[in-house]
Amino acid sequence: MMLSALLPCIFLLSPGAPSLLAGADAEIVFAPPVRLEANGVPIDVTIGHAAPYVIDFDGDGVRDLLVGEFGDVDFPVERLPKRLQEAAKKSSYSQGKLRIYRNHGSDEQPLFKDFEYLRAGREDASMPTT
Ligand SMILES: [Ca+2]
Repeated sequence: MMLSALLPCIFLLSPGAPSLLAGADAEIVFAPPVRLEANGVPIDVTIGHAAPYVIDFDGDGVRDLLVGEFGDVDFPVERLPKRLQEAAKKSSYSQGKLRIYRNHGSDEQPLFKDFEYLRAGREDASMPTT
């Protein structure tokens, strides 16, 4: 699935973009959509819906791109609390993960390269999704 869901993110990264905190009467105009790239190619995720979010994840003062995804891997049911495991076996959850694209550019001209998954200890953090 091409990450067309990320297109509205450019709105948040564009200089002079209207604030989301503007009053209810303010006219909000979105910038034209663009395809976000990492390493010079459009960002693509595994099967499923992408959930983009822009925030300064690493605290360096430049906003990064986070993308939640899920898809073709079943969630390991044994990770769930025991009281939820039986129900989870019947519904076959997919494994949801969070990609972190650190911004090597600026807020005005973001530059994304490789991504890393959010980690929990020695493994990728994940959660069950439907
Ligand atoms: Ca950052």
